[in-house]
Amino acid sequence: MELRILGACPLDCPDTCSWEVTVRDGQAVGLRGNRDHPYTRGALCVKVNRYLEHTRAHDRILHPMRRVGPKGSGEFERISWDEALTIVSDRLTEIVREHGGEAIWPYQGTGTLGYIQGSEGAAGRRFWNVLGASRHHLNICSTAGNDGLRLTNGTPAGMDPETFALSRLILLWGTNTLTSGHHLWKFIQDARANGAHVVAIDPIRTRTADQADTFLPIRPGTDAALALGLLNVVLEEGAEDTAYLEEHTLGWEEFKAEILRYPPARVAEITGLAEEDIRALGVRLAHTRPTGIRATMGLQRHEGGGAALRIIACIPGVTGDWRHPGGGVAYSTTAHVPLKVDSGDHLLREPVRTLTMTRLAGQLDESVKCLWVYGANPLGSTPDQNRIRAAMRREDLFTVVMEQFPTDTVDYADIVLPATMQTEHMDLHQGYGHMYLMWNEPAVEPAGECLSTTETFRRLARHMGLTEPSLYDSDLEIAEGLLSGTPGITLDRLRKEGWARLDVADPFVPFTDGFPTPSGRLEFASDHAAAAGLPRVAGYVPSRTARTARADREYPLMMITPASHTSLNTTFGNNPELLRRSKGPRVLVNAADAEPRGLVDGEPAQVFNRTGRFTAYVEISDRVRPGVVAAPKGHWPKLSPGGANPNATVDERDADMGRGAIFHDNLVDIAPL
Ligand SMILES: Nc1nc2c(c(=O)[nH]1)N[C@H]1C(S)=C(S)[C@@H](COP(=O)(O)OP(=O)(O)OC[C@H]3O[C@@H](n4cnc5c(=O)[nH]c(N)nc54)[C@H](O)[C@@H]3O)O[C@H]1N2
Ligand SMILES: Nc1nc2c(c(=O)[nH]1)N[C@H]1C(S)=C(S)[C@@H](COP(=O)(O)OP(=O)(O)OC[C@H]3O[C@@H](n4cnc5c(=O)[nH]c(N)nc54)[C@H](O)[C@@H]3O)O[C@H]1N2
Ligand code: SF4
Ligand SMILES: [Mo]
Repeated sequence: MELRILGACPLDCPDTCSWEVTVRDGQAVGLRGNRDHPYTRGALCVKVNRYLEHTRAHDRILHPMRRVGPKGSGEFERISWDEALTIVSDRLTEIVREHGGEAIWPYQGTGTLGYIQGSEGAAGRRFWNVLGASRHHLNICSTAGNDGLRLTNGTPAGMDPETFALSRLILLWGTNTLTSGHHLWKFIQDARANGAHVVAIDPIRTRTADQADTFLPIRPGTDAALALGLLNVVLEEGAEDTAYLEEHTLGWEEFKAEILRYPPARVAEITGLAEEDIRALGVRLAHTRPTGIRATMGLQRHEGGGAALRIIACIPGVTGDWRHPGGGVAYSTTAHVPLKVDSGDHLLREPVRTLTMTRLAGQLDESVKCLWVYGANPLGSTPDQNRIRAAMRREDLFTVVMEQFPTDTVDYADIVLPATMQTEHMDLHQGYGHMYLMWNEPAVEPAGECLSTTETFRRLARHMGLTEPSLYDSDLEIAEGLLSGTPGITLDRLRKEGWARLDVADPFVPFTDGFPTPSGRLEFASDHAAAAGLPRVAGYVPSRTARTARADREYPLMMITPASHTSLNTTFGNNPELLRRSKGPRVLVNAADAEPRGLVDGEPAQVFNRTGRFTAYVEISDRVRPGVVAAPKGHWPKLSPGGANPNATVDERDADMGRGAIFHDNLVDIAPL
């Protein structure tokens, strides 16, 4: 018998595709994008087309394991779940008794964004709250931009990406649509069919920039200055929407003074763009309504990343674009979603410290006795790889990793717990790039002895004799709780239909009833910002590279580590076919930088700075401007020559807001191997 089961892609991608699994005799035999879903429109992507193959990969972890070799060796022996749960519950009990719950660091990543199994729902958090474990701040991806947008708009949420179909001018600003969430492209094509002009603003000529009408190869970390320059031209053109400014914004006079300090000539000097190109785009922006701006997380992985998003959000305040469907800024839709997450924070008996995801290298000190990694691969994805490796070698650190695959991080585990994949467990999702809730019905039985995150924590709680009833909620009960804030979308309906649009108008235009800021207006100036020690008025905060690259003789190359087309962070980094298509760890270098260094196309080279080094194959390319190099993220260190990836050169620093990550704000040099 053949069944078709609706599910959703769990990966950290804005598109959260709706998929259909074909099941025959209990086996998943087909996977494809759901043709009925308005955002998925029948297509998955180059990576997830291989998801079923990945669930059956020869290296999949299928049973619990205990370490037998030295930490880092990856030598394990198979044990039973009962043994694993006994070892783990004994150690946790002992650690809590002797050192307190805070000695546990539950290190949760973005392997799945599910609201039941993954990080959006903070799966496992009730359990950690009962134990009084340290809190984990998942700051590795989007927090600087979230906070920047919040200062201006009161929320990181903005446009429904589907409304880009109605835009007349589209700015793809620090975002690589065709690689990191390609479903938006169809809506951009719809807009183009109606005459829209598409601009890519990126230091790298990405495959997305190739398709744009205009490409601005900006110097990294200078976007806030560009935004001010564009608005300067809008003012020159007398195109500011005075009625909108009057009725819906706060702090215009102060912000205007800031804009006037950035004429195009000065902005050209800062951004490395031609003055006439800035002026031309400014004129276009002045006279094209609606203008839709797509900015995503890559843009804010800089010291000035929060400021960049804060000020980009100011643009539609000046042009009045929020009046129109297809106008405004789209970063993430998550804050539009009314799912009610119950992390059981009331179960915590006393306040506990917060540990920071990007600070693992520095914070994994003697005070941490148990590192519990799930849905994360810090040895591939977190800054300062070498120091993390050293910290994870500590003998008295008890490391548990819940995983699907034998990552570099798994190699350091004391206990490995096998995790289900998306076709094998139940979950509820939302897309951070669309306006739908998505249901994932399990299609097949778990592979081997794999367990879902929720089931693992339920069994562990039982093993430890914990009595808090909410630790034993079933997945369906958790789903009911999540949906208690979404009238009209019942669990029955969602399970039957597979997805549901949020209860919003179509086309959806946000902020028609005002902004969720303290003043109810779009805030160019913010007392809240001033109170937090940030500039009161939105302005330009240069990144480290923008500040020092031209002066730094030792490490003069600005390195960006963008999304790879063939992996999702380090997920799929072990898939042989995708690895082959990635052409291995690469670093793109402009000929002007390659020649004086004796770098040869296709040959391996060392990329290095004070923090560390990694090996990559040189690709001499005019896709990067002189002074900028690019090394895609996602390669597994242990599958890379030299055993390291670009994060060996990324140091521990924070962006200006939200303790955000700074992966693209890095200085290196390169030498032939
Ligand atoms: N195929 C694939 N898809 C992915 C991912 C993946 O790894 N692979 N990752 C997923 C995740 S976790 C996320 S958060 C999203 C991220 O999605 P994106 O935001 O698209 O990710 P990035 O590639 O990091 O950055 C986008 C672009 O910003 C550019 N950029 C970097 N610094 C600057 C700057 O200072 N100014 C400007 N204007 N541009 C800059 C980079 O060159 C890059 O082309 O994508 C998701 N989708
Ligand atoms: N150099 C550089 N580094 C970056 C970035 C960058 O731009 N440049 N981007 C950063 C960004 S945006 C992000 S979001 C982070 C992501 O960093 P992480 O959150 O560490 O994500 P991944 O590296 O994909 O590792 C996720 C792991 O979770 C596992 N997994 C998947 N589903 C499940 C599940 O259901 N249960 C369990 N137990 N495990 C599961 C996968 O097998 C995978 O090994 O990386 C960051 N790292
Ligand atoms: S990674 Fe993104 S584009 Fe690919 S299937 Fe998943 S949600 Fe869709
Ligand atoms: Mo991310």
